Parts: sequence; C-alpha cells; structure tokens
Amino acid sequence: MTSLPTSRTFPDDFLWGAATASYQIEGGATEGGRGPSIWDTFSHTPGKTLNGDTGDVAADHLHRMVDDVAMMKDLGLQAYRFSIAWPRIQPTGSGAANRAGLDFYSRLVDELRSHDIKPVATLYHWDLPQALEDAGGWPVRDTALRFEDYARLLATELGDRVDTWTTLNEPWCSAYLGYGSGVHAPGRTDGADALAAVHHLNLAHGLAGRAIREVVGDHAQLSVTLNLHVIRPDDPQRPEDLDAVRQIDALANRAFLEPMLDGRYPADLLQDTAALTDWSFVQDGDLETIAVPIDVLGINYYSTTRVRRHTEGGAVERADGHAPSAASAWPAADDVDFLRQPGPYTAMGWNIDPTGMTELLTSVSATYPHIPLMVTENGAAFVDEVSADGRVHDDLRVSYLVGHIDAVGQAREAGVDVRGYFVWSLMDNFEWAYGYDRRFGIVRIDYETLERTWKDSAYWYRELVRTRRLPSVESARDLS
Ligand code: IFM
Repeated sequence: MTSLPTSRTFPDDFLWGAATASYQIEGGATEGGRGPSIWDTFSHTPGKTLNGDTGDVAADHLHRMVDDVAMMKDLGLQAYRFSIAWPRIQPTGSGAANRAGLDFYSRLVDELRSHDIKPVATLYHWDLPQALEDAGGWPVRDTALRFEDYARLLATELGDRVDTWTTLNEPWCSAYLGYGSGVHAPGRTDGADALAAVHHLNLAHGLAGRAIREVVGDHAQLSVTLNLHVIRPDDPQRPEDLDAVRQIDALANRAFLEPMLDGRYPADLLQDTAALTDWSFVQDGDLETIAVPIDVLGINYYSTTRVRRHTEGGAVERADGHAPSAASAWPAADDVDFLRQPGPYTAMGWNIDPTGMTELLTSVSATYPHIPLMVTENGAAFVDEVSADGRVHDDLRVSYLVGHIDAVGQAREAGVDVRGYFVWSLMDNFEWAYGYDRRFGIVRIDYETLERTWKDSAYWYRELVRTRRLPSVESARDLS
C-alpha cells in the first residue's frame, strides 16, 4: 500500500469531480423512446460480455438521477462528467430530437446547477445508434456528418447551461477496440476500417466542435478526452524497441493529437499503415475542420504500456487485458509485442504506475504548452468486499488514488497547467466487455437492490475535496 506524506495541497481553483458514462450507469435501455445502440446489440450477443451482462438496468441512474445528484453534493463534488446517450436523443441517429431524451439531460443539468455542480457533458462515450452502424458505422464519413447534427441539437437545447462540452471520449477505444480487435462494440475486426474510423471520429470532433461554438459562442468550454498512452521500450538501448515506441505512439497518441491540435496527420503514421490504407478518406478541408480550437484537453490515464519489436521467429508476447495493450487492436503492428509489466496490478490486470501520470501530463504540456489540461478519468477496479461493519474498506483503491493524485500534483509543481481531476468512477457500473464483474466506483452498487453504499474511497475523496490536501491512506477507514 502506498503511504505517502499528506503534505500535498491543491489550490482553491483546482476542480474536483467524478465521471460516469450513459450506457454504463443509466439503464432504461428501451425507455423514453431510446433507440438501440451498438452496445445493446453487442452485449445481447452471446459470448461478447462476461457473464452475458448488459446495460439494460445498469445502476438505474435514469430513475435515480435526483438522488444521485444529491449524493454528488454530499460528496462535495464541484463538477460531474457524464455522457449523453445519442440514441436517447436521436433513436436512429438522425432526424428530429426525441423530446423525452432531451428532457432527461435537461433535468440532469438543472439539478446539477441547482446544487452548484458544474456539468461536464460528453457527447459520445461509445453508444452509437445501431442504425448508424447498420449504415457503415465510424468507418464511413456520413456518421461524422450525423454527429454534427446531433451536437447542434444538444448545444441548442442545453447551450450554456453546460460548463464544458466534450465531443468524444477515448476515440482510440471506439476505433481500435470497436473495429480493430473487436472486443468492444460493434465487434468488427478490420485494420483498414479501424483507421477509417480514426479519421471519421476526428472529423466528428471537428464538426461537432464547430457546431457547438456556433451555438454557444464562448459561454461554454470546448474539449475532447483522449486516453493517451505512456509507452515504454522493453530495452531502451535497442533501436528496434525505440522504433516500436514511435510506431505505437503514432497510432495511439499522435493519430488524434496532431490532427486535433496541429491540423495534420503524422507522416510516419501514414507510412506505417500504407499497406492497409492510402488514407484517401481524408478530404480537402477535413484537417482544418478537425483542428477546431479547444479550451481544454481531457486526459484519461490508468497505466503504462511496454513494447518490443518482434524481429525473429519465436513466441510473440501479448499482455492481458483489452486496454490499453491488447495487441490485436493495433493496425499494421503485428510485429510489436506488448509485454506484461512489473506489478502491482488492478483487477483489470493493469499495472499501477503513478509515474506514468506525471510523465504523460508533462510531455503533453511540453508539446502543447498553450492548452490547459484536465484529468477526466483516473481510478482503479479492485475486488471490493462489504465488511462485517457494513463498510467497503477499499484501501487498495485509496492507495491508487493517493499515488495518482500526488502524481498530478507533481506535474503541477513542474509547471504543467492541469486544472482539475475527475475520479473514475462515481459509482460501480457496466465495465463494457467485463460487465459488472469489475468495480471502479468510489460508491458501491448492489446490483440486486441497486442500493448505493459509500466505499472508504468516497469518504476519503470527500475529505480531499473539502481540505484540498491529500489525506493519508490510513485515515480513510476512520472517515465518515
Ligand atoms: O470504464 C471505462 C470508461 O468507460 C472509459 N475509460 C476507461 C474506463 C475503465 O476501463
């Protein structure tokens, strides 16, 4: 367990929040005119999720929203990052808005604001309307154009009641896990499609960002959230391994950062993937659109990635887990080994390394010093147990948070402009292909009764937000 000194403090204007996503918590999958999304189809397909779990009920947030917001207030949250289910707003992904869907998010935003909690809305956290997937999904351009319409509808309805508009959450996952390895919905496995999806997600970000700006002007912040990878060479002296780092960095990080922030695709990315695609889906003007100015860049960080160039015959090593290192997700990178790294590990099998957080924030800020950063997700799944005293003593999660939030503090000390931190997640939820088996929440959900129980990490987080000083791991058990 990490027992760090508790001297780390954060300034008053540093924003503390918690994050969730629509399909992971809402439930009510067929209510209020919501259409099916790719995750409904995928999770209802036998063998796709652990135990056949689906988001049909999830944490039932759709029906418990008012109480959940009251709980956020009790936690002292200053901001809440949620996502909007596209198929609640446009059941088939295009056309007029569904009033019941708009009303739900409108009530959520008002409820948050009445409790003085800033709404941070993500437009797309993976629940693509199934009708758009049937028409080709993210590998086709039209999906990005439909996303622009959807963004405009929401900006018009919720406008400046939302503090920050985030276009996409982790387009890496949508493209490479959805269309490359197929471990996420829609479960397709074609490297060329995955790369076309990368571009159309980038384009969707640009089109939606421009539409939001047109509607809300400067009355809200514009953002996007990327799960950037901290990639380490197996042998820092081996040129082949350094080149593998370069290649994976291009696919994982620069494929999104450069078009969005520099208005270009990396030349090495185009070369590395030339056998799969000529990138002719990039049309004139796309890159200017994608480079819509943003106010803040959201960064999600969980663990690090270690790679080795696989030069001769012999066994190829593949690390466990679907993200961030499932090798089959990476187009044109069959000769890159993703190595299991030194522990300790979370219940996802992901290595715990807070130094990666500092390294990531520092390196992004060195390349893009003018863009403020926000940690929009960080947290860990562990096997939680309810103790005889009725509490969940999740020391491992508290320890993870202490290490990583301290690492954010170190980046700030080094001059990085990080403006806030959102823990993933407010509550246990549907962890995609892992169903309800992996618990990331600081609040426990009993999936039988849907009762919410604060874990020690929730009390600990409330104390952090209240005092702006990192409480020790040991103190968490005594907080109430
Ligand atoms: O649960 C996910 C979330 O939806 C996106 N970022 C990573 C989390 C943990 O896997």
